[in-house]
Amino acid sequence: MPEFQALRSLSNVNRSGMAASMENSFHQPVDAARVPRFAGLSTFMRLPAVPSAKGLDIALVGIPWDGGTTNRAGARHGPREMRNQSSLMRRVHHVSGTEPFSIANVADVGDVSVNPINLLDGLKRIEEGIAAIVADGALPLAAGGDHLTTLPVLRTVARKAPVGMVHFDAHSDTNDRYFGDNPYTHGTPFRRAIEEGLLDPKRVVQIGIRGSIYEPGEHDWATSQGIRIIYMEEFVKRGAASVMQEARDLVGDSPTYVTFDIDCIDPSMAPGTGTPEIGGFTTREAQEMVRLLDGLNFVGADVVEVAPPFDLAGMTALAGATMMFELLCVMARSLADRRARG
Ligand SMILES: [Mn+2]
Repeated sequence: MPEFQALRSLSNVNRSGMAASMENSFHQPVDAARVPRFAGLSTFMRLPAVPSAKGLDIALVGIPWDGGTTNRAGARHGPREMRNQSSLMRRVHHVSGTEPFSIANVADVGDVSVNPINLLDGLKRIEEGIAAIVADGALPLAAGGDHLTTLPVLRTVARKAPVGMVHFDAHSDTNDRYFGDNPYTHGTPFRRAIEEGLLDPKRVVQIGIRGSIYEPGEHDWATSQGIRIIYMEEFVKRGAASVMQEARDLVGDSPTYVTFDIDCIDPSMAPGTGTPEIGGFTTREAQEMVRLLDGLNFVGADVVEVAPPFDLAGMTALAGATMMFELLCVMARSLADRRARG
C-alpha cells in the first residue's frame, strides 16, 4: 500500500486504540508506534492534510513568505522544515498531560497562497488565506514566514475589535519606516497593527527584547502607546513565573494573540533565523513561559522567523515545531475548558 494511503487509513487511530475516535471524530496524528516518524508525507505533527478549516477547532497553517525581511532572508522555507521536524512530536504533553488531539479537532490546512515578488499582494493573499480559516470558526496556529506575516493575520483575528498580544521576540518590531518611506517590513508590523486599531497597546507585552538598536529612543513610540517591554535583562532578574504573571495580568481574559519569534531564543540553540541576537532565552525557558499561558483567551498564535538556510541539523526548525506543539497544547486546553464552562 502506498504510504499516503497508509497515513489516511491510520489517521483516526491513536495510540490508545480507538477510544478517542469513538468519543469524537477528531483528527488524530499517524500512530508513531505503527508508522515510524521518519516515514510518510510531511504534515504538521503528522496530522491529516485537509482542504479547509471547516469543522476544526485549531488550524495548523503555513505562511511561506519572507517579503518583509530586512536582513538575511529565508523564513519562506520555515513551514516546510517545521512540518518535517514536527514529525517528532508525540501525542501527549509530558508536563500538563494535555492530549491536544483528543480535546480539540486539529489538522494541517496547508499553506496560504503567497506572492514572493510583490509585497502588498503577498500581504493581501495571507490575509485572505487566514480569513478563510477564521470564517470557518477555527483558531489559526501559523508557521511563518517572517514577522510581517503576523500583520495580515491580526487583520483577520482583530477584525471586530482590537486584541491583546503576548509577544516573544528579541526585537520590538515597532519601527516606522525602512529604506526611505517603506511602511511594511518585519521590523514594523506592530506599529502598523496599532495604527490600524488591531492591537490594544495597553494589552501588549513584549518579552525578551535585546540587542543593538538603530538609534536611542527607538522604543519610545512603543512605550508611549502603552506597550509593556520586558527586556531580557529584566527577565534574567525576575524569572519566568514572575514575568508571565505580569503578562497574564496585563492581557487579562480578553481576546489575545500570541506571537513567538524564534529569534527570542539564543542563537546557540536557534541559529536558523535572519536577525540573531545573542543573550537570548534557552529553549527550556521559552517552553516554561508558553506553558504559563494556559487558560488564555486565544484568538490565534504563530511561530515565525525560522530560516532553514541558516539552520544547523534542523535544530531551529525543531525548536519552532516544538514551540508550536507547546502553543497547541495551551490553546486546545483553553478552548476545551472554556467550552466546558459554557
Ligand atoms: Mn520579530
